Amino acid sequence: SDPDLVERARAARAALGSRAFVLGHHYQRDEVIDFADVTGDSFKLAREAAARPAAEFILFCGVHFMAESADILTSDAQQVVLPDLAAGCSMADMAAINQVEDAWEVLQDVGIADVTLPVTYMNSTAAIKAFTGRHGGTICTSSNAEVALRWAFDKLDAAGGSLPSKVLFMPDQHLGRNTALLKLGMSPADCVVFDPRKPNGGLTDAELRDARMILWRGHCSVHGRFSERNVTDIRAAVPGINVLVHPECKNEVVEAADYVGSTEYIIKMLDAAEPGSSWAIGTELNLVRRVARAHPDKQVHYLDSTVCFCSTMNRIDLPHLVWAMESLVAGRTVNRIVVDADDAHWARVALDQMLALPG
Ligand code: CIZ
Ligand code: SF4
Repeated sequence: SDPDLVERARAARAALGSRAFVLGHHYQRDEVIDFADVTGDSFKLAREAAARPAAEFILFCGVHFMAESADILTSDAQQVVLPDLAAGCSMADMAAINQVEDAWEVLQDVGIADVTLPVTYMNSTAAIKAFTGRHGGTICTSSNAEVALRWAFDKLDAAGGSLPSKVLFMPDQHLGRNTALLKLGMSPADCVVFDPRKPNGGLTDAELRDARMILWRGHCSVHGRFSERNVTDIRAAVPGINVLVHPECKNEVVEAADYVGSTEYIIKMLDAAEPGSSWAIGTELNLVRRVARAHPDKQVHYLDSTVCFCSTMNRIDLPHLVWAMESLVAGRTVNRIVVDADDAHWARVALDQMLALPG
């Protein structure tokens, strides 16, 4: 990057000192990660933000829903700043609160709302997290989705409804389906996809009544692009290769892979891998490149060279970070992310439910 800009970033960071804490998501650019006080996935970063009560400013280098979670988990006096407000998440945006409220009305009309609990992926807006808290559900991450689903089904089964217990899983259909099929032993017939753009979600009343997993029609624009063909091709090209993918990938990809797990899991797997071993990784490119650089003694391949960065993550670049930091130094808070008090309360209930899950 531009040496002048790096110099300005260093100066602004030094001027802020302990008043600021900089969080960097694993999918961020290297030029941004260089200034991160801590790196992590969305869950780890939310906890790191909460663990810094002394920092006046939390500079969140990630996407909007992550900054919202940081605001929910930090004190009212702390200011969470997202260096570029256009850093959204296409998956989170696939579940708008009015669509979710409408979907819940459908479930009520069909008579299944009282045998359904929402289980909501961390990658969702604060409004959807709040909806989840108001309806007795839980948040989950890609590391604890199985535990979250088991908790929800146990809670519903204990209540003893006359219809099969159900989870409304939002917004990532792939994480929901992969967890139900691979970890809970469900069959594809137990899962239906609720399309918010269609009347009744595009489902018949009978399909909704029989379902165990009602999967919201959402996906990640990065992970959703890997295909089973990518796995077949890399195995043919590199015999003996280990294929490691994120659970936001389609079920066909996860089924064809050797290992599936969260970002933190992917990093740990490579740390533990034998020197000389070969790996194909199906996740965001900034992370894969960084993992490859950290392990020159292992062969790290990208699962598909046409799938690349998360475009919204990449909106946070050094110019935006410098602008945000220099503004704070000058006494102007820019791009503050604030969740309204009522949503923050109920989203916190759903997040606390996740933290209370077993194991
Ligand atoms: O940080 C996370 O939990 C992940 C998996 C982020 C993402 O954007 O998919
Ligand atoms: Fe959203 Fe996917 Fe980008 Fe993560 S990688 S921020 S889920 S679009």
